[in-house]
Amino acid sequence: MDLKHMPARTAGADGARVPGGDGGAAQGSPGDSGTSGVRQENTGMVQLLTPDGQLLEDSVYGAYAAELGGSELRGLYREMFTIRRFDQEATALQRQGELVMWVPMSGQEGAQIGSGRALQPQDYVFPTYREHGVALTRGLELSHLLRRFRGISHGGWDPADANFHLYTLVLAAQVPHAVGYAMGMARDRAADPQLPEAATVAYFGDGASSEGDVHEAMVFAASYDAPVVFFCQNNHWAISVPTEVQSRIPLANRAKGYGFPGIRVDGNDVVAVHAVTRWALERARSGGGRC
Ligand SMILES: Cc1ncc(C[n+]2csc(CCOP(=O)(O)OP(=O)(O)O)c2C)c(N)n1
Ligand SMILES: [Mg+2]
Repeated sequence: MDLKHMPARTAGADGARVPGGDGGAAQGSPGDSGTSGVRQENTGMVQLLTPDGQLLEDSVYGAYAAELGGSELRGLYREMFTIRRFDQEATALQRQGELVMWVPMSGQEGAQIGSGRALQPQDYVFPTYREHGVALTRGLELSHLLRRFRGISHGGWDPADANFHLYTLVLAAQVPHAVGYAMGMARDRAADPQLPEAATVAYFGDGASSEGDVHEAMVFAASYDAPVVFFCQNNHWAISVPTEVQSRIPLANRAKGYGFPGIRVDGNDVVAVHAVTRWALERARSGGGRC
């Protein structure tokens, strides 16, 4: 990647790059005028890379991007490439009847590798059923991801091995779990200050964001300042229902109603996702609370 400094910018309605969707600590569909005529005002979306790979300046997140050297950037690219290749193989296995089902993640490599690489070992991930890229960053043996989809295991791995919970197929059920676990982490650390600062990350989709579990989890997280980061991957569809039907405003804007920051990030921009997730995790771990 050719990284050159250019002035910072945020994407406007017509600047948002849609394929692959948004990713981030919280996010929504591109700030658009929509089709109903009652759509939201445009919300800035964090982008640190231009489509041709030039680095943009940013007063908040630029410092995180600057810490990524050549080997780190090549590592991010290698993992995005690896997980796409794995995803293609698993999809082929499903088509051949070797897997009962497979949940593809192609197009979400930047969101998953960028966020997964922002985590520290002591953090704990609560995934949906699609976080194969995050699993790779946690060091999971990728073949273990196939076990559940082949129907030979109820889980496939020991969550404690890499602080990566089992996949949850019931939409949003893992989000309250992430908040409860984060509250437990905070209490453990209050009892034993020698423990490292840690946070949980709750991954969920744009469709799952309509589930009551997410609302309840966010209320709890706000009330108790739980060290949790809510990471909504907006691929713009919940099977056949587009995001614009599920929300009249960008999803990230909802965070304000709970009383914590919501940041919309270009999920195709691995550097931006990495930077924003690092920022959010540091805030959560250090007692700033959820975002
Ligand atoms: C509680 C619940 N309701 C319905 C379903 C059926 N279902 C499976 S995937 C899906 C769409 C999810 O969309 P989204 O949250 O955007 O995640 P994505 O699959 O796009 O990553 C639905 C409705 C389910 N698994 N769980
Ligand atoms: Mg979706």
